[in-house]
Amino acid sequence: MRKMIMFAVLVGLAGLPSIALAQMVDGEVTKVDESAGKLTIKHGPIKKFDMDGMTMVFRANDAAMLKQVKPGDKIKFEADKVNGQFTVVKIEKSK
Ligand SMILES: [Cu+2]
Repeated sequence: MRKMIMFAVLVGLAGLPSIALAQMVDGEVTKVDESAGKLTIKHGPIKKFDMDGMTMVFRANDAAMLKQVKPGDKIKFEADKVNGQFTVVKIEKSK
């Protein structure tokens, strides 16, 4: 019986939407390229990509993001790999 419960708990956890496990990463916008739909971000470590802090270019998932931020802004963001490209899927300014 106990094993059954453990199993149910594990299956339940695995089924959690990925958003619950999403890691918001600290960063600073260094460049916004609206025509290319890209942002350059100096970011902290991103565990899910096994990536240390660095400055790199991300595709913006949504063009509106590019109007939301400007170089020098401190942000928190969530990145994902979309069609093999590092993509910002969520962004917010840090307070
Ligand atoms: Cu990086």
